[in-house]
Amino acid sequence: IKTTKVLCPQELEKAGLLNKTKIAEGGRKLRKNWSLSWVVLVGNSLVFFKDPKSQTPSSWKPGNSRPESSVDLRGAQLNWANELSSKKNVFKLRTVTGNEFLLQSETESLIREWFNTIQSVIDRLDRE
Ligand code: I3S
Repeated sequence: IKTTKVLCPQELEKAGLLNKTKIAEGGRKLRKNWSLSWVVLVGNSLVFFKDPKSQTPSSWKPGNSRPESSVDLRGAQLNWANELSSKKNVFKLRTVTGNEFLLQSETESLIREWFNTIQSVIDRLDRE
């Protein structure tokens, strides 16, 4: 699992591979469907891309970097959520619109870094 931390004018804060599942949409519970996702924290958003390795050769086009989805972190809530999964190192991200995601990594130090970095963005937006 690779992770990078870069600071640049586009405000790219962090990028790496995490396990992800959406568990609610607009407050309505969804069935879990875990998958490995390339997660990018940039500006006020958390952006999800499909894991390039899970794509078939035919679906992979150079420069095809269209995000799968994107989450606005303004007003979002972050909580550790080990009770919501049999997996370890899980946290829950809830958006103001009632979308809920679980994010997970086998590596505790890595998931802590993600938690702290996302929380610092949420805190910064709260102060604006
Ligand atoms: O919280 P749940 O419903 O026990 O979550 C598990 C299920 O979603 C399961 O899928 P199916 O019920 O569709 O077979 C997933 O395969 C598991 O990964 C989910 O649990 P964990 O504990 O991995 O979040």
